Amino acid sequence: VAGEKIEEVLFQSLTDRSKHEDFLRRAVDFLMERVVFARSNRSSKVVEWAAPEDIKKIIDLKPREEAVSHEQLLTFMADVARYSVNTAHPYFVNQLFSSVDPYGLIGQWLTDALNPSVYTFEVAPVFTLMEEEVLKEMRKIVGWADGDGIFCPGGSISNGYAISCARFHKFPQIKTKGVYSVPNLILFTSELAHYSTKKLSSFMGIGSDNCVTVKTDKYGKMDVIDLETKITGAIKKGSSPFMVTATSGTTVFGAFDPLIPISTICKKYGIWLHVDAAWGGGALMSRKHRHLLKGIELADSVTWNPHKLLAAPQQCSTFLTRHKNLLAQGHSSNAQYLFQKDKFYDTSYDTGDKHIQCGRRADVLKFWFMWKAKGSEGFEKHIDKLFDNADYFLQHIRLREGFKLVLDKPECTNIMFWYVPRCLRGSENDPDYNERLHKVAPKIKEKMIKEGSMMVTYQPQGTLVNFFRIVFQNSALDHNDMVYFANEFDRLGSD
Ligand code: ABU
Repeated sequence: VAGEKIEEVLFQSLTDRSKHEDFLRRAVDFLMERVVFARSNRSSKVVEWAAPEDIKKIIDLKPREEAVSHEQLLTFMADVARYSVNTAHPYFVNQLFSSVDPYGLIGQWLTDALNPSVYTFEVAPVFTLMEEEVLKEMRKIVGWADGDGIFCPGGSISNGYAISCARFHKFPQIKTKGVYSVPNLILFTSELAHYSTKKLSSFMGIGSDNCVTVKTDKYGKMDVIDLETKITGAIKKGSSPFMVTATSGTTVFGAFDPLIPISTICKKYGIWLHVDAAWGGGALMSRKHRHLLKGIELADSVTWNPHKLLAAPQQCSTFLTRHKNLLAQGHSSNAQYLFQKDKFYDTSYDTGDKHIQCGRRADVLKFWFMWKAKGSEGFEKHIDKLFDNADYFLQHIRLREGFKLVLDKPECTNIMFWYVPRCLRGSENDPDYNERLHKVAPKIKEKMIKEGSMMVTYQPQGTLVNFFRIVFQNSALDHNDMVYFANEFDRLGSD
């Protein structure tokens, strides 16, 4: 170190280290005492609402030339936490993820402290092997003896991998010659499927118009007659149907498509069957509820997000396939600077090249840690409790005035209903009833957010006016909480 005495450098780095250590200890104490559990307590608010303009005034969001002090950083932490939604709160039932699992959290923190990137065994030895074992076990639960899998940055990307594998399987030339070398590709999914299949069709050059939507029945399940009619229609027009994406647990209705008849149709026409079980996949862990995904083992690939029903921290999403080498064949590009074949160890453990990402977080550890801490039996209890709570809520509101179910028998742990305020009860035949009912959910939502008493999402769907979707994914909830939610709708919807 030119011009400086070695002792001074050592002294300086020790001082820095103790400064950083002091800061980290205070920051971790803050997380433990003021964020992790304090904010998931029932008497705290789900959200401290502030409008965008207010947040901009409260938090100095602009990166600046000058460094700020550790005190200021700790104040930033407090402000960020204060104005962020408490997704760990029992009354955050807004989305398909929630809660804070202590083992998952520690797995996530350990991942961040180790800061790996899972592309080579050299740089991520434990994570490479851990991914292999966890994905193998998940495939076994799906019902496959062999195959492959990857962790992905979210279910949409997992569904995109399915499109990529399906078209490469049918037309391997796509990898080098592109979409110009193949007939007009066409794929099918239900009108209630997640929007990612259409979006990824567009992103991958197939075109969203070539992602054909299939009708659903009154339970929200794919209509297999319409599916076959649309496949034969496309063949007659000279298109090449290559994939069906069925859904196990649709985003809004929680419907499970009938996988066995869909698989029969796929086999008949030589079409890849992908099952988007991002939401419903967790039910596979329960002997009582896995029948919902009956036939999933007939699929070519599956999306399954442990951050949803299994409550792993965000994000933890997998793509699984029963085809052993397809991911690597379809995606590898053999970058020599990273995947050198003459390394001193078995380079089959350098698994990164089968992904389209290069740098990649180790999302496996938090899930592995939870699995170790609870065992599969712990996951089974968790799932059974979620379904029990959902059923209790369903039976409770079925009998309660002011609640009208959208689906009489929802299959998953999301329940859809209209809350009908007193002033609208008995006016069902009025010509403006639907128009007025449509305005109720946004009004109640505004009140619940501003008070921070709970967080439940709403949406319209097709011709149905705005209705609520409450999602049970946190097994710390109990039957009293189910009654709390119903009471809260009555309170917020009272005028
Ligand atoms: N796949 C994201 C689902 C978002 C939600 O409705 O909770």
